Amino acid sequence: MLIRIPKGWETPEREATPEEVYHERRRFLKRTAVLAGLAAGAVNAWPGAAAWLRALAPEPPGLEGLRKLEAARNPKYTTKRPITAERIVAGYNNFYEFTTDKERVAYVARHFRARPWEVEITGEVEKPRRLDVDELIRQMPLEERVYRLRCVEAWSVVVPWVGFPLTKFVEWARPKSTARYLRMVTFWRPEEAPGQRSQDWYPWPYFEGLTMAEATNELAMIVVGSYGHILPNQNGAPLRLIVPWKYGFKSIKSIVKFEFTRQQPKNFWNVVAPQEYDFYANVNPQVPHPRWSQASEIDVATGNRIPTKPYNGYAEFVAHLYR
Ligand SMILES: Nc1nc2c(c(=O)[nH]1)N[C@H]1C(S)=C(S)[C@@H](COP(=O)(O)O)O[C@H]1N2
Ligand SMILES: [Mo]
Repeated sequence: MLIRIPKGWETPEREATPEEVYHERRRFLKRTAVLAGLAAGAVNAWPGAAAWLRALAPEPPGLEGLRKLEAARNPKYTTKRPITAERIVAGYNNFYEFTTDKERVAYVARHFRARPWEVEITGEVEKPRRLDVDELIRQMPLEERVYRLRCVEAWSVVVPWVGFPLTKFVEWARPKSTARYLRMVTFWRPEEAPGQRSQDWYPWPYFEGLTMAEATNELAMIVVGSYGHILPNQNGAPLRLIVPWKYGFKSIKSIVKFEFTRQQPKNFWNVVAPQEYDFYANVNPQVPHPRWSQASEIDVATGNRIPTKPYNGYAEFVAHLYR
């Protein structure tokens, strides 16, 4: 995903980053410099060392005091692979609004205010409306599902998400018969999200889209919690999409707007690099990314390389959508 990003010497870190974050970062780097030196050697000797060191690292910020949000686990959606420790899922993130450094997202996002949060439902619907995220959550049937999450960069984790089927939300929103797609948009808050300021070549705010058939597929989920509590900022608080048969970039975080449309909406990564990322972005081990293979992926928890399955192992649920 690292494309069109100026080299370090083009955008000095201290110009691109607010003072507080910059100094905090310097302290962090000092603290970890020794460990990092040892790690570099170990990682060269043994790739699994990266994952092993990550497991020993301090718990990332953002997990303290999160309100409990428990729901019965739906046994239909589990996986043989063990659930990834939350310290990893909350400490290794893609969330470019904050930073492109996966291990720093939790730190940069830790003061983000995800509540109160207004959600807008608009476009081809009987009645456009806006409501508070918690009012929406109260009206939806919550459940827990354990899903694999496979990033287009070829790493993956296994997460117990809490949320509701997107199809229930669509039913509740009452789209008109003219609605053929669902478009979703992330917040625009450059004061709190330094990546939105420093990476001004990106078409913020982040946006994504699904066909109505995809949005109403049983796997598509709006996630509002993980590991038995409300979502931490770094994982997309207060609500995000999870479409586990697609590359991770389709699972848009921190949604402020749902818009039902007639035309196929654009999606962020396709606009940024059309030759590398398409609209559908279904996980497919046989189609390499122009710059790397998609045949296998790294399990972030163990550092082990594992084969990638068509539709990330969810073919039985979704393959019929694409025939
Ligand atoms: N708004 C927004 N949503 C986003 C992203 C992002 O940068 N901004 N990154 C995507 C990518 S590339 C991935 S792999 C997943 C990562 O989710 P996680 O950090 O909860 O594992 O979020 C996706 N959703
Ligand atoms: Mo990703």
